[in-house]
Amino acid sequence: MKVEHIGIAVQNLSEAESLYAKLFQITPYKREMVESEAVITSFLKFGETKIELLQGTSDASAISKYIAKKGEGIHHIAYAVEDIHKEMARLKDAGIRLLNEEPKHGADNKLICFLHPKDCGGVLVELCQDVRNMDGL
Ligand code: CMX
Repeated sequence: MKVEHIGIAVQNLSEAESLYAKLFQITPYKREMVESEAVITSFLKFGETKIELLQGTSDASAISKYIAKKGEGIHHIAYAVEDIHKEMARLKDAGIRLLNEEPKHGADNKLICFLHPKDCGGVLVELCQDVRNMDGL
């Protein structure tokens, strides 16, 4: 439906928030810990566009591993979808590797699924569906 957010891997969330305040005179609208992903996130809103700053909370976190290998920078692009189960099935049928077989609960009230960057032109893609738009959840 739209690019929901861009995820940026940072070493230190407070320092990154200060940098964004200096660059854009903006403060985060929320911080959220996602224990299942071993990350702490901070969300900034630029009009319709959201930036998610991500700091790993352990060495095993995908974010910590990414920074150790490539340094800080753009980590993923998240696309909003209407029906995540349907999109996951469609992409799996098309031969795209899903990094989780079932949708997971991510930050900011979302069900999420990551697609392998090697099947997406070198970009880690996240699908996300707003949980608040789902019946029964
Ligand atoms: N963007 C583009 N390419 C990436 C990447 C990224 N974010 N992360 C890894 N890669 C590339 C690597 O460079 C590597 O390529 P080469 O073999 O050419 O060097 C390849 O993918 C495999 O990477 P790896 O480092 O060997 O493998 P990892 O064990 O680190 O796993 C990945 C990589 C993407 C499968 C893993 O990070 C993953 O499952 N990610 C999904 C979950 C996640 O990222 N969670 C954090 C965010 C949570 C949130 O937003 O809430």
